[in-house]
Amino acid sequence: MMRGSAVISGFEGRRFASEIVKGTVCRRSGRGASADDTTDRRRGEPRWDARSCPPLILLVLSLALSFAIASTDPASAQVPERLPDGEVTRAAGLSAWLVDPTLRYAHGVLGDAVEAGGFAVERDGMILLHRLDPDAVFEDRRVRLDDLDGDGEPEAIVVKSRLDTGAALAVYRIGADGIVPHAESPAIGQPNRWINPVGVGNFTGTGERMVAAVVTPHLAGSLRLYRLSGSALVEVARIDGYTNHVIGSRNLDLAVVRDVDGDGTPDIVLPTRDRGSVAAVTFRAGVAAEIARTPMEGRVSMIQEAGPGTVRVATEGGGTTIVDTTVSRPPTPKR
Ligand SMILES: [Ca+2]
Ligand SMILES: [Ca+2]
Repeated sequence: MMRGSAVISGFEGRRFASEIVKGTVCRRSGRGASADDTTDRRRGEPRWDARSCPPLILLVLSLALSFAIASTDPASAQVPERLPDGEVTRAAGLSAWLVDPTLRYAHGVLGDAVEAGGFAVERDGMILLHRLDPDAVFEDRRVRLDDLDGDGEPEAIVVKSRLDTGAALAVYRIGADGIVPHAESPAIGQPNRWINPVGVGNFTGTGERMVAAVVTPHLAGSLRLYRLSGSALVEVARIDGYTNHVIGSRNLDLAVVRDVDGDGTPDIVLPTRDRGSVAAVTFRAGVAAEIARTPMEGRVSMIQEAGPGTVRVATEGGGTTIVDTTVSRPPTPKR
């Protein structure tokens, strides 16, 4: 199996065929058909509904696919298998999803021990593929497409776990002809230790986009902010005692990014490490500080946007509460 970044040549045939049938009565259908659906685990590469194609077009389509696949390395023409519980993310005309399910990293914090050996990005019918070496997996359910370096084009951000040193955040640039590894945060240092990203934003108020993540969300719960610096993701600040994931859960989104104190800088609303409270943390000016905390009855199991200034919080046992996250006056940070 090929490693590293590549264009899957077999899909070149699909692209060619797609260009042939565009503008005809053949209609796009099934996976990936909805351009406005940003995340759907059951969706994937575009398909064409052959039933709607006239026979001549089908003949041309068949010949194009046959020629492309026959003329390339069989391994490179192989359609990569999707991660069973993976999601498809979309941004700026790109779609991305994790591929190559593997059992080579027995951790299972996301509900099972099946992780991904690579990821694919689709743009204009062309599939770009990045496959890891056997010493690592993508311990994640999605490829985040977000503009981290501020150039207007999204990068791919994925949790990469090495079998010997554990998880790190990995950033990839999506070039015209392939996926290029760009930067990684320091690995945790031992296997079976995980990182769950929170999001990308102007968290310091300086205008520079950075990525926030909770390192070891089931242990220390260290909420950290990283900035791109050359080919590295460098830690800017951290504050311990928070989480954004329940071990074994497939829900990656136990945090909400919003400006709770109205200073124009996004903050992070998430459970405390014991999930007994909902807290808000700011990284304004590069300093991590808790600016609000609301005790909950029961352990937090879900946080979602509810409306302006509020989040909907579910707790174990089935209760749901609307929490006002607004901080009405300039806070005195608790360190
Ligand atoms: Ca970018
Ligand atoms: Ca703020």
